[in-house]
Amino acid sequence: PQAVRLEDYTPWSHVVDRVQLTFRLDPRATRVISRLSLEPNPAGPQGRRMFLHGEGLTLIRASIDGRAVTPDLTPDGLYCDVPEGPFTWECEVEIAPEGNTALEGLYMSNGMYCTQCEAEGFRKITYYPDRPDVMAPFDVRVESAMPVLLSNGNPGATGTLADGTPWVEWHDPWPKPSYLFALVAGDLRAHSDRFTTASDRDVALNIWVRPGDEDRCAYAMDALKRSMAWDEQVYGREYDLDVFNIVAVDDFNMGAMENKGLNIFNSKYVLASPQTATDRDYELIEGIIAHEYFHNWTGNRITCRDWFQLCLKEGLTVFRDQQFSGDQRSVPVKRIEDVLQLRARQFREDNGPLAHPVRPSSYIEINNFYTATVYEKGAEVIGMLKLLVGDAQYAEALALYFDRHDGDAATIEDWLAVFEDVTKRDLRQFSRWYTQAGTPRLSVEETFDAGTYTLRFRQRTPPTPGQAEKLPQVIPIAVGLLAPDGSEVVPTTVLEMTQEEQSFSFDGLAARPVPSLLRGFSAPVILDRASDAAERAFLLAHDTDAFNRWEAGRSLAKEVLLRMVGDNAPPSADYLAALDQVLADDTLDPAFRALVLQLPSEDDIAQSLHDNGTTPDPTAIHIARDALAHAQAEALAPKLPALFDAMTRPGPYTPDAEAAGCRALRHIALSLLTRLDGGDRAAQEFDRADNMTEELGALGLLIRAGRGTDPVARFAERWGHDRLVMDKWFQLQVNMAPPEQAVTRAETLAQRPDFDWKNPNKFRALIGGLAANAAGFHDPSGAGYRFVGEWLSRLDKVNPQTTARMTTVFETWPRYDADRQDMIRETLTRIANTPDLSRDTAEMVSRILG
Ligand code: DPP
Ligand code: ZN
Repeated sequence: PQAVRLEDYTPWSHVVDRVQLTFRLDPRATRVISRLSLEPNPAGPQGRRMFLHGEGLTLIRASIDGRAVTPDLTPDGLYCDVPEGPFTWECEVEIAPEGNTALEGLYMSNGMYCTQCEAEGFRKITYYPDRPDVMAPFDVRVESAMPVLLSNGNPGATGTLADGTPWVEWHDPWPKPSYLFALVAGDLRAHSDRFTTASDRDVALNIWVRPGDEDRCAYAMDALKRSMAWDEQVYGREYDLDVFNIVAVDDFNMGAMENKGLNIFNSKYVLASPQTATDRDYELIEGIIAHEYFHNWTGNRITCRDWFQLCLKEGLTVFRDQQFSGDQRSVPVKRIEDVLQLRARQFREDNGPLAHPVRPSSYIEINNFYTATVYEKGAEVIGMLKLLVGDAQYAEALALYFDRHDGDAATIEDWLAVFEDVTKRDLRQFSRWYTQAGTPRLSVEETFDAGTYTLRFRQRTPPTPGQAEKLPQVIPIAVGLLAPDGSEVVPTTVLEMTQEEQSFSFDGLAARPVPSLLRGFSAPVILDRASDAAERAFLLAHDTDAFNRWEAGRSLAKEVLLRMVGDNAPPSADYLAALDQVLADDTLDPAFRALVLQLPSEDDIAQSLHDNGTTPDPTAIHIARDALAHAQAEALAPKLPALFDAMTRPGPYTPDAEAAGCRALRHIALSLLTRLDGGDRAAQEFDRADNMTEELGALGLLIRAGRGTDPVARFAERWGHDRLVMDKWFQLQVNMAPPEQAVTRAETLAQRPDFDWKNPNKFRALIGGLAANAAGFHDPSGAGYRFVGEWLSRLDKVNPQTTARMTTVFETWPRYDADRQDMIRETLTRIANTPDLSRDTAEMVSRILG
């Protein structure tokens, strides 16, 4: 397959003035009639021939200005001779949604029809210029006996055909690209509400779910209303239609999709009740509802010129949803969580064979570029820009962006030009964040002389696939300085590093200060700084920047762990004493304390070992981490029961951040207690829990403690009817299993009749759950690799997109020893040799193998 290149961009030959679609729904033979008003695009290539995308369509008829035509069909579309001026294209195609297991285009999930068109699914619905820079208003008519028929925009006329089939019409006045098209038809119930916008527009809000799920929508609705109000207050953005519909579906490749006026969600990110959803689920629902809603402006009103510009909408929208969640909950806690995610997913990607720039310059399958780099690093780049230009100029630039580009399909150049115009800065060097892959390494040397303290930084970005040489980036380094007594002598100052090596000095200091570097994680870099445990403990105790307090504790834990893995060193007393202080400090937010107590993941330790030039042994890492957790438990033992009780709040479950923070710290206390009492308290907790956060938390600890058999069975009896809860059950058993049992456990679970592997959530729960058990997945026998490899080969036949995304479990192979590398390469080669492997998976496997 041919790679698509950014440099080859050309506009389409025509402009679409209007789209009229009619759907006659049928599981095996849906008819789609499309009528497009077209005219030549003065900015595009001129000619009397037009290309429309189309895949897997049966063309029934086609006409131009009412006269039948016979286009030339190709595997990916059709060519047709067209008149010189404006004309009307009409065609009718037949498709079979029932057989569409790839979940792209129009498909069926539990008897309901739904669509997923981003990035290139619309071409599986009808022939169309399926590219984001072609924007048009859509009128849609749906004919079906299904009780609820939805599409984008505002509802229009309804009626009944001569044969009794009902029809409804929808009109979306806002020009949109085809990837934002959506249609849903099914037996659905609405949880409804209303919202009045700042300019008094009354908006009907509906969350559509399967009968029986209506009582699990309240939290998503509340999050939606808060998102709508927040976008008005913070970004001055109002909603622009009379209705906003959200539909929950069980079979969905992604988290959710921002189709104009008709968001479609993986049901996992909508449905919640205290009994079935965890605190983490609530937090994700809030964040994803906000994310998709915010796309209405950053993505829909202003969209992307081509898919290379994906970060234009995703980076900005992730940044906005992170801001929102911080405002709704706790800014420092949210920042720590986001950085944890960034390091776990994006740094891992950026330091392996799949590294690519935030704006890639070529792809074979665009679905493979919905990555942590485009999304999360894309959001970091916006955060840096905001830090560099300041809040006021950021606000001005955003106002200009919305004003200048409303209705456009824009580029990163357009975005940066807005900032250049507002701030008069030259952002050419800054734009390297969009084009250079890899995580910059920042090292620092310090000198103190006659009251002047100097920081000398050096930056270096390692080579990544296709990019051997890197140029220096603009790195905003937020710095504060503390005096030896813990007081802050220099408050947060943003240093702007632009050179490969650069020094910054601070004068008039009475004593050598302790630096707090990269406060708030001001840039997505790896900071190498030699410092001793005492200094880290000092920062953990005194830093005024909450992020860096956490970071100090984190690096302390990591250092301890690396020494435990390498030289079997005993856990450091400094570290345990520092934890003891944090734990007892009631002035600290419980959610923050929980984050400080959490140990770095096994994958994180493996990456650090690799960065230091050591080959990680997953088993040794697991043992060391377990030993450190045990040492934590013993050192903190006298305080744990009281902490557990103090964090036990009376009254019914509420999902707010404060209550969730108490539960998080309470769970850590229980987890440590379980290491001392063998699980007695966790067993009591499992019996008395009245919410999923605590029930699942206790179950995981019992599995880890080897006392899972009976509670696992009881949990399945209780929740067997609930798909979303059972996903957690599958995932937890392999994730918390002792490493040597993880693969067998996964094999057994995969045999169960309720392991519905074609459902992406189930597949990810079990297969992804095993991969997340690092020592189990990397079992020296290679059984974990083979198990996952076989399942990926099988799923590829059914659902290429989900398969391709899951191949990333193998992206860390270059870290490991020769035996493991050989076994992983063998697994990947076997996948690569699967007959009729999808383009999606083929591209990923070949990039991972390098
Ligand atoms: N555009 C979706 C999202 O990120 C993913 N397809 O919200
Ligand atoms: Zn998005």
